[in-house]
Amino acid sequence: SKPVKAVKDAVGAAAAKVAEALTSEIPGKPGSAPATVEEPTTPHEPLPPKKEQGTPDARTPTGAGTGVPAALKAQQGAYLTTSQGARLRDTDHSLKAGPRGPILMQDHHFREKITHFDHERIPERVVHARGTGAHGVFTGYGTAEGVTRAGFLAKGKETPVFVRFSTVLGSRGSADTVRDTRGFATKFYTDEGTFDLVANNIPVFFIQDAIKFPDIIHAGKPHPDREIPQAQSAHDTFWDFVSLHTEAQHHTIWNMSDRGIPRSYRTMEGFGVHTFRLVNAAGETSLVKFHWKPKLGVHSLDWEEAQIAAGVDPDFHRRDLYDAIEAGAFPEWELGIQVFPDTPEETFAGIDLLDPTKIVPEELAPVQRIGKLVLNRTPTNFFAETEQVAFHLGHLPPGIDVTNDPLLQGRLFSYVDTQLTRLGGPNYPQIPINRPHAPVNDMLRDGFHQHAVHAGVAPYRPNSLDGGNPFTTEENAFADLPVVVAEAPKVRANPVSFDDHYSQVRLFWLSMSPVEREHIIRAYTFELGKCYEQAIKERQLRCLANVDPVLCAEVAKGLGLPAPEPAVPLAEAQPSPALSQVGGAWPPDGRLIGIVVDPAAGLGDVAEVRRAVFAAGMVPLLIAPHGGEVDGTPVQRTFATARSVEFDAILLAGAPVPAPDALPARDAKAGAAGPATVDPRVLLLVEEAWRHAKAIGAWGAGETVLREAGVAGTPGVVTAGSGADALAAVQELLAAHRVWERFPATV
Ligand code: HDE
Repeated sequence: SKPVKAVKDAVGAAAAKVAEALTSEIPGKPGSAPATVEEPTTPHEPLPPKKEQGTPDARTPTGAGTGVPAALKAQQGAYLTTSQGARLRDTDHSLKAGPRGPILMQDHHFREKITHFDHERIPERVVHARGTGAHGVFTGYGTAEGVTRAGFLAKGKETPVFVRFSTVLGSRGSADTVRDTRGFATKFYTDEGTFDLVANNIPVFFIQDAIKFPDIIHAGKPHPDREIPQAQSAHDTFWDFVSLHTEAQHHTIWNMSDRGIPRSYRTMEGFGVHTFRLVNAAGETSLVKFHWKPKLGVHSLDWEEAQIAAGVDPDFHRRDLYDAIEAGAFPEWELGIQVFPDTPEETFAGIDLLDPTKIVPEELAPVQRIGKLVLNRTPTNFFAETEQVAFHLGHLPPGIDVTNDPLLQGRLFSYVDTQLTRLGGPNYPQIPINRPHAPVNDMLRDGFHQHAVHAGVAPYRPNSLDGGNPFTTEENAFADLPVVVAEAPKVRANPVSFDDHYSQVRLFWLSMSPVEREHIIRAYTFELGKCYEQAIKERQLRCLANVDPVLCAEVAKGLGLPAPEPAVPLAEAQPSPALSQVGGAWPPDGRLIGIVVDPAAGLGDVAEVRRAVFAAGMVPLLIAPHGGEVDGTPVQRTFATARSVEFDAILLAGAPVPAPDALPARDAKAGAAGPATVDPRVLLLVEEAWRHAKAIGAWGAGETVLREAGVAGTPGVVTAGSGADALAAVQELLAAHRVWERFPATV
């Protein structure tokens, strides 16, 4: 019949095509000319990773010697195959009883493709679900050799690393710029075993005992009934908990400060939080706290900027990290330690080193630099690397050990436990990103997703059947320290020193500059203003009264409530200037400079300014009314796609007139003086950049924009005779990160 013949013809034609493709030469194969791939028309080898994308290290018990990089194992040859390697002639049509018929159960390719897809998602992390990662290199300075025998800290020693940055509360798809703590987890693939430094950008934690982690996280996560709000602490359950559980007040004030909304992962400090114990070659021990110090300084977003970014670019921090690495502005940190004598009291300057709600001010114990981290490679595959990476505090090389901090002790249990569900069983250390670079010879066998084909018959010790292998050794081995455990009753209790919940909250407040205090007041006022329960607001005000009367009074004013009196005497705290983010001059690496041009007037010296921006290690983005090119120079953003939050500074090279597709023009507003002469989207860009205290420079016709936006002659708004001079002035302003004078400071 006719339909059957049509099918036969179609199959015949397809088969002929496939046969032709199978026999044609494959471009890109060894021996043939390198393929320039423009349109996906001819079969070719899978594309190699981009320059800045690396493959996960293939050194593994099973990968070694296969000659195939681990990342490419699933992508070999030019042709689509089933998971079993059988080539496929069609993947776009399911096998049906006739073109209009039902799908046949025997379509094994359909079933394999859909079944695998159905199971593509794995559980997101219970906390820190939203994150991003990068590869890099750590180089030891040798300065820690007196306190630790860890080989990767030796002078000049290079160790590959993978870092994952994250927020804590939000789901995997939540926005990057929310007010939250940030994770900063580093996996050092050292020759002596993997070391994970699972750190945060805030040096203290909400709780002193790990058993309360579910409580703080349940309080911070969305409400159980409506599952809102997403990735926010501005809601009743969070403030209910922290106001009742006052040991959380120190961490909370850090969250309410600018530290809660970092400008970039590149401009964050990192803190190991707990005190660790280091052991040197002679077996002597010291107590230490780990710090990461960013080369670019510690900088934050403005709160309104963070909120706009959450809408217009939810991937703000991800994009920033990738763009910086791809632009060659490799993010850098120095690793530092504060070192304390390992005394039986485990205190320093009266501060209990086992209490994770306390810092030791840098003025009392300086941070000694022991190595440098450079992130220089973006992942090849987000899921394989960033999603599947599994950190654990118990990944410790010889020379680094733990203390009895009750938060740390609980974490030692939690991380392995959570991976068992998230990564589906106990063999997750075999996933490429988790594989140690040190040789592994364990006696762990079988289990879900076993990838190793273990040889030998005797995975037990002692044995004679495998010649006694594997052997234990003293040489370079992790040795448990014979730390004395006090003879004490079994109790559910804390040391008395843990009861001080306010002195360091006050220390933090007193260490802030006026503008930073203003931001803290606004953050508390905003967050508590989002709560519905009056009793919770009042209770948190009672907590603030124990921190500082001005802070309490200002927040109370904003909430329209009376300011309570302190219930405990205000602590005699010495400010720690190192805690303030304001002050200092910092390199501009990877900063984004938006340059507004008016195509009608031509580019003028903009091409030269672009080159100068690149030369200074920053990234210029041309903003024009339309895409394409202006005078042969490519346009990166249009008035429709640009938003002020993306740029660290704005240069105005022209004054583009309103376009027909612009926002409603100013002259449409009642009482406007006259018709707008500048495109209102440019005015919005400038007004927002000004409100967020960003540097703005203009020359030539660009000065018209400043006048029209009403910002001419204000601090941090510069006009110059040429583009080069305007850029130089803006760059000088950028060194301080923001034009701080523009923020009102009332306290
Ligand atoms: Fe974590 N934490 N945590 N945490 N944490 C996890 O492990 C936990 C704490 C931190 O990018 C989980 O693999 C407990 C402090 C980072 O993959 C989980 C307690 C600090 C990351 C877990 C804490 C951190 C996590 C969830 C209280 C800073 C992201 C997924 C005792 C020093 C790691 C996972 C990544 C992730 C438990 C407190 C840092 C559930 C029980 C303090 C950076 O195991």
